[in-house]
Amino acid sequence: MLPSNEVTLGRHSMRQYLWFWLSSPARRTDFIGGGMNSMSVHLSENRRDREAFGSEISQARRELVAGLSQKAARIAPKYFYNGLGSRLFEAICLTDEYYVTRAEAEIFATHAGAISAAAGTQPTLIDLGAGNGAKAARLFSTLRPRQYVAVDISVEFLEQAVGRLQAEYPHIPMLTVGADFSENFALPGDVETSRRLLFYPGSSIGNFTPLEAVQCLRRFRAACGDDGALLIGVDLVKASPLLEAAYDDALGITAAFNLNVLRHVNALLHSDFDVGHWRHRAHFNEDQSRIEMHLEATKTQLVTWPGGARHFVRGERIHTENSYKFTQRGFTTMLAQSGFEVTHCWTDAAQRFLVCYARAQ
Ligand code: AVI
Repeated sequence: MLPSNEVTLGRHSMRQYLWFWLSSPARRTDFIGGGMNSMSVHLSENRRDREAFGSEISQARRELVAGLSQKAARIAPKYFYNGLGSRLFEAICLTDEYYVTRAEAEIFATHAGAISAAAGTQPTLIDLGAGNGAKAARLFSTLRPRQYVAVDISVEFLEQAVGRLQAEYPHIPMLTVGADFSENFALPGDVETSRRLLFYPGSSIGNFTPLEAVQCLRRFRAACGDDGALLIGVDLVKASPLLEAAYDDALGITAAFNLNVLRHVNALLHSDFDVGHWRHRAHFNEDQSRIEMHLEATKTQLVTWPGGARHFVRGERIHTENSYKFTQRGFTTMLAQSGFEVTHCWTDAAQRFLVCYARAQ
């Protein structure tokens, strides 16, 4: 039985899997014009989708229970991104304190010419963690991609966004792919194989541990092929007050984003977290060079789910996110260790953020 609340997981949600299936132009043509044959393909694919969805739910439950059962409880940051979480993240990007988005946009605006000179025009643009696709769309006029492939874990949100982009740029062939980069992912066969430019902006790589980040970059290296490249943005180390304000804005949007993960966990796990009994915490861990986000229990409580429970004492925390901050040297070394050759780097005027262009070695 599926929970009645919204559940977003990797490739599928029960409300969207058919949309997902129809979203591929080839499949859409089959469905509309193909008679019995394509209908049976449709039915068997739906069954496979349903089974895959069911196993992803079970996998998520196992992962969540394992994290909540650890002495220092944790919830992986990918669970932030249900429909509301994705929208709250968009709102974070508009806050005065979260300089990340503006600093990166400044780099793309100031160095658009140099970026397209480095990358060349008409690449296959693969937008990893595309969100609303707005960052990639700003590159369309200079890069003129031959194909735009938007990849994200929050598929429903992605498909709405790409639907809007496709209407605005009807001449660019577009595809959506639901995938989770924290694991191995495969691009479908209809993604062009030549001159792939993987685009991973926003310092999302900083949400992995350094070891996971290198593993992830190696997967990107494998996905881009020998004639491909990576255009990636990362946040630079800076004074803690600036960093801590960016992750604890005065309007409380980051707090809502952090707390919303408990609602998503309730929907997935059928647990009974009461959001009112938790508060948002963010601090810069200088030794690890990372912002840490936690949820702190404001009262002693028992949280239950089918087949399990966890007792939290007042003040106990659940670790929900790390956001690593890099030096230019540290990050380019990481790229080199992952099979890329860094040919260009750009920063904003205040040197808050770094964008690197690295080609496959
Ligand atoms: C998506 N990611 C790069 C953001 C970050 O800055 O680590 C997520 C975020 N968490 C709180 N604010 C923004």
